[in-house]
Parts: sequence; C-alpha cells; structure tokens
Amino acid sequence: MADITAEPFDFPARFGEMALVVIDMQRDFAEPGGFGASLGNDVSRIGRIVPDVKRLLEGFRAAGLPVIHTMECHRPDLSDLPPAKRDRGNPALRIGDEGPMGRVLIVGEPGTDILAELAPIDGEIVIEKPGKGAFYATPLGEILKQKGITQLVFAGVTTEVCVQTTMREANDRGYECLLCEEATESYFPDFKAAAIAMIRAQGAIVGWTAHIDNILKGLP
Ligand code: C5J
Repeated sequence: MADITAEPFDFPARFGEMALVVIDMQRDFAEPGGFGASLGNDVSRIGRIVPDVKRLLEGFRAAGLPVIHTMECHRPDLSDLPPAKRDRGNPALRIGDEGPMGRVLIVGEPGTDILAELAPIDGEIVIEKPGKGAFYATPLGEILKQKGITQLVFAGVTTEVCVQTTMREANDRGYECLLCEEATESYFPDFKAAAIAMIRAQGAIVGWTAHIDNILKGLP
C-alpha cells in the first residue's frame, strides 16, 4: 500500500487493484459542431485539459495499470435512447440528428469518437454507455469484478455530469474513487469547483480528489 497525497486525506492506493477511468473525452463534447456546442456551451474549456488527460493516461500505461475509456453514445436505431433524454432542453441538434460530424452521439459516427490524442490503445477497455453513469446498462461492473479492481482513478468530462454520476455509482458499489482535478473539466467553472467540493466533503463521502503530479509521482 502507498498513499497518494489527496483531499480530504491521503488516498490509500493499492496499485494491484487500481484502474484509470477516462470519461467521455469525445469529439462531440470537445469540438465545435458537436453535442456540447449544440447545447450552447463553450467547448474550448474541454480542449484545455487534453494534455493533462494524456499525461495521466501515459502514466498509467507506463505503470502497466489498466485503462478504461467510456463513450456516451447510442445505437443507430435509438432503441437505447429514452424519449426523456432525446427531448430534454432545446439543443440546435438532438441526439441522433445529422450534424457536421455525423449523427450526434451515435456509435460509429466521427463526432462520437474519442479525441485522437487520447484514443484507446490495444488492450484498453472501451465502455459504450447510453446514460450519464458508466455502470448503467453496461458491462463495467462485471469487467471490474473479473479484473479484481477495487480502486478507480477518474478523469474526463464533464465533472458534474458524467464524471460525478459515475463516481457516485462506483462509490455505492464499494469502489474507492479518486478524481484527478486537472484532468477533468466542465463547461461551467463553478460547477467543476462545486462537484469537487461535494465529492470530497464529509470525509470523502463520494471519494477523494488529487492533483495530477501527486497521482503521477505515486504510481509504481
Ligand atoms: C453530458 C457528459 N454532459 N459526458 N455528458 O451530457 O458529461
């Protein structure tokens, strides 16, 4: 066991049981013309964390620790897209509509892809998820159980939506969760700060948060 400097207190790392989970670093959330932009968001904020997400990925790869990527996406026939999700808000483009990067958030479309700089490499797991949380309607729980993973380090977007939802799902399932502060982002800086504060409040009620250098220097 080795401690990673974190808040609200050091994270008791067990590297043999740890995986990195990179949430939804997809073109649709990070590039103009995608789903995030269609909701009126400034997507440039997401692009700014790419170098740190890459550093974290490379650190886990170099340490030989498992890496899991998630993608928010739906089947082409939309059979896994509840009307309540498709109809929500007033976006310029709805999920499944044809946009400048293909059909929005549909599996296999160019906009749904993970950013090229962060693309999964051979042996890494990719979870396609129809919800905000990565456990809902996916095999993630089974995969983690098979691999004996009990600790999850999180990166990705957006902090208060898919990242926090997945951390809460994981926390309820008994995983110890650590969020890398520099490798996550929101379209709303206040929401990122609030999500980080909520996660680590009350003695790590959802999990821990840590700076990237402390995570990287703690890796074996
Ligand atoms: C959102 C996500 N924000 N990956 N998705 O719709 O956070």
